[in-house]
Amino acid sequence: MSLDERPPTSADGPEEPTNRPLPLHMVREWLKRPYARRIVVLTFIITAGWIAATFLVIYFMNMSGGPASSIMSEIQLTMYVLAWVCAPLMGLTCAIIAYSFFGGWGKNRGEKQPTQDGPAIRTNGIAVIGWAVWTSVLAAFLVAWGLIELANIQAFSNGSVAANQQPNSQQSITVNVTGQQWIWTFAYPQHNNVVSDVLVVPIDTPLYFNVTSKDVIHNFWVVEMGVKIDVNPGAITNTGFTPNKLGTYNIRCAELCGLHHAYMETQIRVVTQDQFNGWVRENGGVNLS
Ligand SMILES: [Cu+2]
Repeated sequence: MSLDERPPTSADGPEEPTNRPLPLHMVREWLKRPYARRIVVLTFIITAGWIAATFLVIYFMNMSGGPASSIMSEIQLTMYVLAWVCAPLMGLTCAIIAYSFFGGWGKNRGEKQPTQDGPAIRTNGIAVIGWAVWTSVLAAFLVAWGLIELANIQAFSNGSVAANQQPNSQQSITVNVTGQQWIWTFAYPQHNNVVSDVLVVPIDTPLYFNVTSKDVIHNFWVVEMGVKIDVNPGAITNTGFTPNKLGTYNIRCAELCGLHHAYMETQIRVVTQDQFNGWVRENGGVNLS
């Protein structure tokens, strides 16, 4: 029999009083304190501000025209979801930190500072279990969402999803991409090896890229398409995407590769199939499609 289970004796009195309040009661008591209410309000404000900020970030990201592929749409959805599900937890943590730093626990508002510690939070079942469950479920969700989205993006970039869904699924185009200090070159083996320093592609057509480098390691980043892959000398890496929006977008090098790395950029022009055929003819290529 443990110490807590022993029957009451005369020495203990008729009821064994405990000074440990019930968890719910503790939470209710806690919420009565002005500083606790302020932390709750601060939590809501920070959470709302964080969610608003995600819209702003994506808005600025999309000022250059994106998202222009399913991959980029999935990436932006993931940015929203990950930011939102974490927002309340981050809001609470930041609220406590901010209040501790700047609020001074009411010392500037005539609020009486506690002279001794309240009950330790580790004795509060609701707080301990709630925190453990909340953060565990959150972490599990983030892992699950990340894995599902990764599989989605890989499917899109290999064309296994996009190819079935696009009207031009029979006409996928392979482009050989070469990076070198500090330019990009695009060759179209299906179109008489037309070579260009700008990537011109028809809309809604699955594109496959064989990517390599002539000198050092670069990184092929098609910004608004959400695709980024290492460009290694002596090896070929593969990626792909299906552009789903007409327009001109950015291609940049995303691997520090020397003096003019910052200027190693070009464009991808997403055009209609007719415009693409015309462009191929103008550049001396045979249009096989
Ligand atoms: Cu570079």
